[in-house]
Amino acid sequence: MSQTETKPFEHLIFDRLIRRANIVTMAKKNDYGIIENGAVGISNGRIVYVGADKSKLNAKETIDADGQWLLPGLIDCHTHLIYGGNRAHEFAMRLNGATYEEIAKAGGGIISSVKATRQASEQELFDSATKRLESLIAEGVTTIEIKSGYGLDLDTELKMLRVAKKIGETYPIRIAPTFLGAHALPPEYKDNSDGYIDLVCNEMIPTVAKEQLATSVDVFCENIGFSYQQTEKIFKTAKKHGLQIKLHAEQLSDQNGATLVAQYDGLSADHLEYLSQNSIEQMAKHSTVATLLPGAFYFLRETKLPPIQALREADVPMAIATDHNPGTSPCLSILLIMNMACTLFKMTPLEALQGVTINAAKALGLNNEIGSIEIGKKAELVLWNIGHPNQLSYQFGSSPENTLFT
Ligand code: DI6
Ligand code: FE
Repeated sequence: MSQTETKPFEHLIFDRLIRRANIVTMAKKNDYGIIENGAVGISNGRIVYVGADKSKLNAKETIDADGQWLLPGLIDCHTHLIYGGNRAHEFAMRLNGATYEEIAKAGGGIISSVKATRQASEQELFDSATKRLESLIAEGVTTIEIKSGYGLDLDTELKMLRVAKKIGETYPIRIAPTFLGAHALPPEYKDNSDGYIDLVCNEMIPTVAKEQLATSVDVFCENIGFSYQQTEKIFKTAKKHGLQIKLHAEQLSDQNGATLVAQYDGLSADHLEYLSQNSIEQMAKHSTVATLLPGAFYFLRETKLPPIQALREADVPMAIATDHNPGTSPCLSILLIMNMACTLFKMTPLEALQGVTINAAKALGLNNEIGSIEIGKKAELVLWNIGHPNQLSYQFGSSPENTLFT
C-alpha cells in the first residue's frame, strides 16, 4: 500500500470527491508523485483519501475531473503586494544608465514607494493590491506571502498589515503576513540607522506581535539596506516575540546574511545571487529554504546567477516566487516565474513546480498544512486543463484553464 493510500474508505461519505483525475501529489522526493486516473476525498476541508478511483467511493458532492490534472494550489512565498503608486519612471531611468543602487541612494527606489504608501488610504491600498492578487489567483495561486515594508513608520506598517489581513478575510486565499520594517532607512532617520533599528525592535515588532498581524519578520540585509549586526538584533527580537524569521540575503552583494538566518533556524533566505559555498552548507545544516526570485534577476538585468547546482548538490530545498514589488519585479504571473526559473536559472520543470508547492510551503513553515496532496493536509487544490505538469513551466504569457478548490 502506497504512502498516500489508506485503508478502504467505502464506509465513509466524503464531503467532496474529485474523481477521474490525474493527480500530481508532490509528496515524493524528486518526483511528481503522479497517480493516474485517481481520486481525492475531502472532508471538513482536509484531504482524507488519495488513491485509486474506486467505484465504491461516496461523497455528498462529486466532481468528475475527466482526466484533467489535479495539483496542490500554487504558493507565492515572497511578495510585496501592497504599496501605493508605481515606479515605471525608474525603469526608464535604469534603461538610460542609472543603477538600482544609484536610484535608491538619490532618494528614489523603495523610498518613493514609501511616500506613495504613506499617502494612500487603507481602502486604496486594498483596492490596488486585490486587483494584483486577482491576476495571481487566476493562475492557480491559493496561498500568498505578503510583506509590509513600504511604511517604515509604525502607523503605515500596521496599515499595510491590516490590509493583508483584510485580503485574507475577503478572498478565498491563504495569506502569510510578514513584517519587513527593516526594508529601507526612512528619511526621518537619515544618518541614524541604529536609531531606526531601535524603533523596529522596541516598538514595531512588539506591536505587530501583540496585534498578531504577522507570523514572520524579514530584513533587507544589504549595503543599501541593513547590516549583519542590525539584522541579528532584529532576529533576536523577532524570536523573543515568537515570530519566525527570513531574510532578503545576498541579492546585490555577499553579506553572509544566509549564514545568519540559517544559524537562527530561519525559514528561508531569499534572492541569493551572491551566496557563498559556506552559507550553502549552513542552509543545508539548518534546513533553511533557498527562495529564488528570477523576476528580480530578470528585471534588474542581473548577470550573476544564484548557485543553483551547488544548492542542488547540498540538497537545500529551493522555492521560487514572484517577489512582486514596484521596483525590481512588477510581475504578477507565477507561471512566468516558473518559466524563468527554467530558462534563466536552468531549474527543471519539476524543480520549478516544487518551488511553488512543497518547497514554497516549507519556506512559509506551512508544509504540514499545504504544498502537497497528502492525507491530513488542507484541500487547497487546483484542477488544470493540461496534458502534463511540465506544461506549467513551458507555456508563458498565458495560463492554461484551471479551477480552484479552496
Ligand atoms: N529586494 C527587492 O527585490 C525588493 N525589496 C528588496 O529588499 C525591492 C523593493 C523595491 O525596490 O521596491
Ligand atoms: Fe523582496
